Amino acid sequence: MRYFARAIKDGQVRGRPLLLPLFLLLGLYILAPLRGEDVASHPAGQIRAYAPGSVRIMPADTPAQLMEKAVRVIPSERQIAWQSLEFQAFFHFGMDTFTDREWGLGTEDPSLFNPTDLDTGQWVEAAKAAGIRGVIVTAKHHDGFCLWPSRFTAHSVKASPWKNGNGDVVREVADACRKAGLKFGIYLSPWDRHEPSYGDSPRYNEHFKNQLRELLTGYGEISEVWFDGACGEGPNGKRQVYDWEGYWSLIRELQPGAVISIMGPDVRWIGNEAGSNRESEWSVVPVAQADDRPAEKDPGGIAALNATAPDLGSLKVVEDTAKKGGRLIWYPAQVDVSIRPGWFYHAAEDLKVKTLDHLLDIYYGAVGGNAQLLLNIPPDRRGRLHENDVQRLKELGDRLRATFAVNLAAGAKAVAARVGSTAPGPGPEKTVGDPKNGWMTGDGMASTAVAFDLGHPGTFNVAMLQEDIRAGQRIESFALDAWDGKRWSEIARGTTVGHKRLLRFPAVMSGKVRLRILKARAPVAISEFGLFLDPARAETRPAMTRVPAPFPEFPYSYRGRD
Ligand code: FUL
Repeated sequence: MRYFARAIKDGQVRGRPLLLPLFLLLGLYILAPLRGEDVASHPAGQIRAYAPGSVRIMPADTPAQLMEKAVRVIPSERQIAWQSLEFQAFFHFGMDTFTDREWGLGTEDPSLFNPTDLDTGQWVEAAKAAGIRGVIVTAKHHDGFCLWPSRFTAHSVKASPWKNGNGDVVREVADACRKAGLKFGIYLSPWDRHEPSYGDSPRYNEHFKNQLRELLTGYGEISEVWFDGACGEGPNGKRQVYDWEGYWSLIRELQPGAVISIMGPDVRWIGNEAGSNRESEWSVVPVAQADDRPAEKDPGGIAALNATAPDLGSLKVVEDTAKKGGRLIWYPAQVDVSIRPGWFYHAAEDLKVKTLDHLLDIYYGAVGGNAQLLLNIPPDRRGRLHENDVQRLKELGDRLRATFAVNLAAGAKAVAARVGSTAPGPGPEKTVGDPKNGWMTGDGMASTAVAFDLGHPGTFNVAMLQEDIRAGQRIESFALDAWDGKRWSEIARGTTVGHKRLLRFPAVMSGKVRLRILKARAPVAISEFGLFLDPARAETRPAMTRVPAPFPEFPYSYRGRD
């Protein structure tokens, strides 16, 4: 709504100011029952599409039509809420912690699980110190050992000596999150090496749903359910046919606000476990498969998406997929990476905690590259995060807080530097830093740049740009210029933006900054712009050491191509 209100204000619908919003409201009302379901039909018995607003693409679609369709794909409310978390903690804790393994066998004796000093408050506080806003705990990993006293298996904390079998790690993590104001999510491994019914598909599916129901109903609000695609059974191993639709339905029914990640329709795996992401990360991706069924042979997503492909969302990929016939879905990325080499705690890795610089690179790449960062910090055998990890988390949080404490662009006057021929006035003026108001460049049709007058010169080396993703993802590339009193010079450039783009560059001192949208799929809807100083890289240089940046002379239209 905010976007439409703004679009109207900016003249995009000039000439019919009242009728269009009314039609939009009426349209939304009529379509409301369909939201959350793909309106396309699916062969009977197949999984339904749960991603809202998936849009069909066809061989006959022209590039302009495909671009217009890509812009129509928008996130669900739960995806928007998830995206705004930006940075979450993964806690891999369980039997492997006590056996020094990464993948347990499923035959471990529950008596091995015995943390001496479990303190989930310490986990959560350490995570919070890094700026983390949500948590996901491995309620059950591949070895099948449950961190909660499940009624459906004996292989759980109940059979361990810890708290004489009366403990519940999941509850302690959930409670600590509530207390600290963090979101709480669960990882539940579909692959189970202990459970005897695994491989007897209907029986195991029932068992899995029983366990899922316990977790979804007994621990308050769950913000994310993380289904791992890993399975190491091999060609002669057990073959389980998962009831994905049943699992997802249960989650939608019992925790409608929870996103379902990886082997789920809401959040996709970034495609590696090293913490890197693509230079251009699109949340709108084309898929060839007609339904959302997960790709079990190539785990890491739904609808036969190859989550590891280097390019998932460019127009070339959209066009290639359209040739076969397919859909565009909103499927944002999550970067899962461990602070140590392993996912579980190993004393031998105490000195292998990632450096601050490495973590900053991961943070800027992921959070600043339209992905969410899910950083794993494995608790040790005491049931505490190791001092080295806690220290590193604090360093990370301190550095991020010092950097993002002051937005030099807050209060800046933003003026469209050039507006398209359809705009009668000088373009939008807006005070930056008001999160309630998104804004669009120019008249929403053909503007190419916005200049920010900071009011006084400031020194900055980080820029932040956010699209209002309620209006989809539109920017393909942009550049930033600084003014030295005589001319503009380019200081940084980036490709996609989406929820957030962070750019780091050598410190610049200037009082005026210009944002040039170089290529976009439609008029862009920017929700936030920021300029910051990372004090650890504060040495300045004049704004004019780079190539002088001319004002964009190339023709530009909202179709983005001509
Ligand atoms: C993988 C698992 O096999 C690892 O053990 C870990 O849980 C990681 C997050 O996902 O697929």
